[in-house]
Amino acid sequence: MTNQQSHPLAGQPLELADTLRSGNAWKIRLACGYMGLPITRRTFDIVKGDLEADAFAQINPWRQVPALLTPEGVWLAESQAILWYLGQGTRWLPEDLLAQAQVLSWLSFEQTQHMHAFAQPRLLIHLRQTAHVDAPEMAAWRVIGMKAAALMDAHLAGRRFLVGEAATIADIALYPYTSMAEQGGYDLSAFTHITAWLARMRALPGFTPLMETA
Ligand SMILES: N[C@@H](CCC(=O)N[C@@H](CS)C(=O)NCC(=O)O)C(=O)O
Repeated sequence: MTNQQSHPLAGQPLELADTLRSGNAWKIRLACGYMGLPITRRTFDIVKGDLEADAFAQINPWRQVPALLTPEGVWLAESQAILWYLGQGTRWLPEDLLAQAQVLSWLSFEQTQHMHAFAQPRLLIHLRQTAHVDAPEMAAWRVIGMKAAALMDAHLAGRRFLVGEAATIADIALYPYTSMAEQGGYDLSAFTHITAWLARMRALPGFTPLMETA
């Protein structure tokens, strides 16, 4: 198990292309905070069209944040790939191959069953304020998200973290949008195991809030 001092990337430059309130980019800032890695932010504005600019295609031709500029000088896209890159050689990505595969299961779960159902209502209700919390489309997202939350809650019963005894990049991946669910009109208070897990994540050394002033 590698501690913060001996992270394989310690002392090397890392730059993150993000937006101010991106939950996907927050995953990377959380990871760097937990792992003791300083990171420089290059913050873009989606509303101003920054991601559509020609220059941004050099960072990520898929025109999304986050992207990480690695010490090799490569822009790496997709939050889960970046978490995997940062986690390698540390206790945040277990060496055991089955545990690694279980981490990957949760990374896939987040992208296919969880993230959009939480991110979309948050974006439209809270950030852009173009949808009402009770709009049928928002309620439809919440039906999907509540199913994902129920699955997480059942899994977390009797467990401290999603895989194994210690937090992994799987927990980091699921934290941002679960923790901001209320901004999309969700009430997750009945999911007591999720509530306790969120508190455990916040209590870990190096926790980084979404906004520095929060
Ligand atoms: N699968 C991607 C999703 C990234 C994503 O949806 N990023 C949002 C910000 S949170 C974005 O860049 N949206 C701009 C757009 O899609 O036009 C990941 O996990 O990194």
